[in-house]
Amino acid sequence: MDYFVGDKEYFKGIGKIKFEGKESKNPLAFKVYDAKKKIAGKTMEEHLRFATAYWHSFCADGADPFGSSTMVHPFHNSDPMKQAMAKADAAFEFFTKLGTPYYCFHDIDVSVEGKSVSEYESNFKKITEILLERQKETGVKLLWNTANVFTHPRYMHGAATNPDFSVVARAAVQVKACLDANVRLGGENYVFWGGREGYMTLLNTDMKRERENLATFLTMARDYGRSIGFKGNFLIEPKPMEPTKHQYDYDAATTIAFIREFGLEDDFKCNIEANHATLAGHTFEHDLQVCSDNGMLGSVDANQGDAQNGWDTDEFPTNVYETTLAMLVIMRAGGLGHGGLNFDAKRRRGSIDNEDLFLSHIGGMDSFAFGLEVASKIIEERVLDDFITERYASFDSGLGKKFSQGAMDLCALAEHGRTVSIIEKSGKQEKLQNLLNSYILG
Ligand code: XUL
Ligand code: CO
Repeated sequence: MDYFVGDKEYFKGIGKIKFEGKESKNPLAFKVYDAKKKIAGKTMEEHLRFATAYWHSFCADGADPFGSSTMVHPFHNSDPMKQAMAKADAAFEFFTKLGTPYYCFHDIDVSVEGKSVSEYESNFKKITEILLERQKETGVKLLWNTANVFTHPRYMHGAATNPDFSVVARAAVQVKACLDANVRLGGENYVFWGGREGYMTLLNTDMKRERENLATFLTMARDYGRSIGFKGNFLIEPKPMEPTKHQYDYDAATTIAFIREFGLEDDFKCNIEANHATLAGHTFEHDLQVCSDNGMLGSVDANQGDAQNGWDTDEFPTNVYETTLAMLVIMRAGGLGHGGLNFDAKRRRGSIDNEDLFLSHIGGMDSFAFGLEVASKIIEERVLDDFITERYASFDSGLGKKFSQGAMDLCALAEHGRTVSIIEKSGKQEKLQNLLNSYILG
């Protein structure tokens, strides 16, 4: 009774998910994630700031390009608005039972697009009030929301980068409505993922103009958001391709350069998704590190890809090696700040039981909790940091320090180079990998 909202329980037979520890054989219990356990001065819950993604958990139904849906959601209703309301109740029941303190959504995940702009706006407003009510009842908060300006056919050639100004303006309807909803719901961040902000072929594309239009659009959104009291970060979520052949926000480095090129660096950061980083030919931790080094780490879409087929499979994160490396970067960066770990991940097409929705999230939460524990131990014991400090020590004194401070010229550097005696040193990669494994193995 305690763990559902509204007048109906949707996930019957599943109660509050509890921490039971590594010895537990109960599949519906956490083995590592112990929300209130303190690590490095903060609870696991405060460090990890988990969020459930509305679209994968309550909208996706197992359909893929080769087959129709395989899942029937427990809130299914033939009346779309009634279904949206029931979906909200089911979603908040799920967040509460699972214990994810945040959630994320696209406008059309939570609402009904309708047949006209005004229907879209009034449906969305109505649902926003229901979400607000449910937030107040449960204490669950909005990590971020975003506008889905990529599914509808009108966005086939892009939203803010569409060659037709009418489509750009139509996208503004949704982004404006989403910013209004965000402020009403006290959202902590606002996300832009440019699914169709890219091109299929340069033969029909003015790339310069499209990138400039994107920047103009984002600037307007920033100005509007600030004018209505949005105080959080605007986040751009990089992805190199899919659905477009080439997406403008290719990876963290490209996105940060774009943000700076157009003077948006005071308001915008990145939302890094693991499977997008790997799609761009990087590791997850690489793109996190690029953001950290540039003060641009906003939030994280926590998932994993498949090494064999490479595309955006959006799997739940189970690879504890990857979560450890990711948490190492995040913890060294000082944590997630107002960001979080949002499970932009979906259970597989064949995982059709309601229980599977819980099991997939439990695995993801345990994997990141594990990464957090190992990473903080590695940081606390300075096992990697001392090695790295020592590796670069020649820049900390004498001429090396002068070089680092930009106080030498090339002639002086070359003059020094004529006199140096170089002692070759091992990078000790295997030693460090073995050390990392010893921490993972415990
Ligand atoms: C798509 C993707 C999106 C964004 C939000 O690959 O990651 O779901 O996270 O639009
Ligand atoms: Co994402």
